Amino acid sequence: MTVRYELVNEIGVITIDNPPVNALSQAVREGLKNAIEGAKFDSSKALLILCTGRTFIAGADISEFGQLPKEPSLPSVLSAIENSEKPVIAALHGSALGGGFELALACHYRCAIPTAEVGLPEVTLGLLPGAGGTQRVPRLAGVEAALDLITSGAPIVAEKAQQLSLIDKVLEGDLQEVALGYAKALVASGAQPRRVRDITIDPATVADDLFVSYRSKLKKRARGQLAPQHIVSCIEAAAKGSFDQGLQTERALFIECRESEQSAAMRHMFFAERNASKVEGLPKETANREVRSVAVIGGGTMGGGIAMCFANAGIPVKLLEISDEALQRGLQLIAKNYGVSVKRGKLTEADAAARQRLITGTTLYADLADCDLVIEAVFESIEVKKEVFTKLDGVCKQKAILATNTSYLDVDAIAAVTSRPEDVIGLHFFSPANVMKLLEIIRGDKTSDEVLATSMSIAKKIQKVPVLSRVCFGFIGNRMLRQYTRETQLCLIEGSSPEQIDRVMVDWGMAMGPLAVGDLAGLDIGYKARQALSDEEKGEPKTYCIADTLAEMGRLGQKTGAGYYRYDPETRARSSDPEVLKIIEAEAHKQGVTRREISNDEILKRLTLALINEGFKILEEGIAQRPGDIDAVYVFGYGFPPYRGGPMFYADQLGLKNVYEMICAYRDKHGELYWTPSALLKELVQEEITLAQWVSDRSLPFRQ
Ligand code: T1G
Repeated sequence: MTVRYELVNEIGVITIDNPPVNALSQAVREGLKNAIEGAKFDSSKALLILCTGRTFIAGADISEFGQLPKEPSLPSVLSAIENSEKPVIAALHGSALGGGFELALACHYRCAIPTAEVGLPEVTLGLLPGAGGTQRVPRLAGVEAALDLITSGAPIVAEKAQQLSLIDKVLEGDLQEVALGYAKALVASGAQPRRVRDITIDPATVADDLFVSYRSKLKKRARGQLAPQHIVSCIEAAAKGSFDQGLQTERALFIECRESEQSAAMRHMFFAERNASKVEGLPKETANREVRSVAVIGGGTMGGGIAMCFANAGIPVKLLEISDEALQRGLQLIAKNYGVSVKRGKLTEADAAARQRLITGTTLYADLADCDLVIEAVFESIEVKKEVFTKLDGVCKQKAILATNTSYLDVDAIAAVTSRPEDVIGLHFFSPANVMKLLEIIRGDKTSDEVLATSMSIAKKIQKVPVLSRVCFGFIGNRMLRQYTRETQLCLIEGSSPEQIDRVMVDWGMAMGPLAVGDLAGLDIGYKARQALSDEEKGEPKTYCIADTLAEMGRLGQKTGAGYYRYDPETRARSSDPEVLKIIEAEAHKQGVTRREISNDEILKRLTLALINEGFKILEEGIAQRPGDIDAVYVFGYGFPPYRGGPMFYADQLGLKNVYEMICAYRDKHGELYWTPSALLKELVQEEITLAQWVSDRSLPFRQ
């Protein structure tokens, strides 16, 4: 039974049981409505709504969106609750989110256990609360608190919710017991239904320019997004009009968001993030190994950030460097990073100190003998990495997991120098490792299921989004980035400028433009990587000559104060540098390239189609398990706008036929070297199948 009803003395208890998160599926909505209607005629004096399992209702059933709405609608269920003649009490635990919290707000009283949290995360799905949340929260908590809660989508703990009058009681003890006690006390006190809709907001308490200033703040914080702006409109309606008028505004704008491409993209990302950690074909019973202690080899920017990831999850870490001086530098960098978090109020001094204590240093490989997981983060040279893994093989205990943080080198070649290739895996973190959520997990030919399963679990424990990749040059992200970078360099030398390319991509939604990213990461990284390649591997000089020239001039980007842009030594503020255009023009001349006007549209198409085509090749080769995994890589690792759903979802929205035809047009214009359309893309266009359909039908071609 998804919704049970039983009379406990004079309280009608409605219990919802819809694992895993009691989402408001059609069955739950129907069960609720029937229970409320039925209770009108029994001897109950009040009604109590609570849930079994890990959480109160965590929202509408996201998987139902995109389908035809099924009766009863959530608003109709909530008005049945609110119009009940008997007091209705909600008892919250876990995460009462979205429609779940809106249901609680339609009740007349709300209690919660201390560990409960409440929130309206709809904005993270490109939606807004569509069941009265934008009208009831401002009436209880005030307009500003409503703006913060609903435009951020962040949950708040029970105590904070009580301070905002969003819940009435925080009760210690067994949920059902304390909730029943609270309901009985309300009945004993003669409490009547208390409807939030009856609260009016005094417009005089709302500053005139509040909504205008909030909108402009959101234009920066949530650049390009529709839902946050609509949320402000709904709350403004709550402040300035009647409840029913406000409800109508909310409904209209909710439907507009629900039908928007942005919401479809963000709902896709919700499931893509969660599906990415599922390994196709991995037996469910695959055991996980305990990871009680971790070692990181290399205390540079990456190694230090990786060490922090584990310390932040409460796992002790040994940081190994080749000399005490290098080790101290590494530990000081970690201390500095924690200091920044404390200064920004993200961590207390005590927490930062506790985490730092979990990181100890050593210069002796022998000290790593008992570590369960060792992650190598040394220089990107296959020779150096083979040396490190040879040492680890001699020192580490049996069943220790030996991981490399390489960003594109051959994990199988590294595994081959050890006597235990089944225990070797790639764990590719993204800089800064303690911030970026993406973790590419590279499965070697011999990596065991157990090591893979353990890596997926530990990734989630350290709050990463793990995505599985097979071995190839650059795995998923960097392999696609090479094509994106190639087109960036070609647009640059053919007639564009760093400012134009970056502006096009940022206006389209990227967190940063590709040239600014190059300056941030350091132009020496790409330069050194190219030095290790043969001329043939490097490709046409015009695809990297500008970057090489800048690096050879010592213009490495932010770290040297100049790269594609100039940087203020104090503020690091970016500014154009006329010198760069001269360098570009000189390189174009050297390469015999006649520069021309390049349109914004051409830049956008070439850079995004280069990503998409490579993504299709990665799918057809079985490097990535599914299109959503590639989307997760780009959204969580490369600043791709979530409201465009990642490169592969975006391809479906463009229409695969259009994508294919545009790639063929570029092939006809620029040649087959860069613009040969993926065979999978061609196949899907011929079969008139979308990527979404391909994913759901394993019988289709190229399915691994
Ligand atoms: N609908 C459908 N499935 C959901 C779901 C939902 N709302 N929430 C979670 N799941 C699935 C999820 O896909 C996964 O499935 C499993 O539950 C565990 O989730 C009208 C319109 C509650 C904090 O946005 O934030 O209400 O992979 O891995 O880390 O105004 O789930 O096991 O097959 O995330 O412990 C608003 C979304 C909806 C909340 C638990 N609500 N969920 O986190 O587990 S829109 C949300 C979460 C709405 C109203 C509007 C988290 C969680 P599987 P999980 P977790």
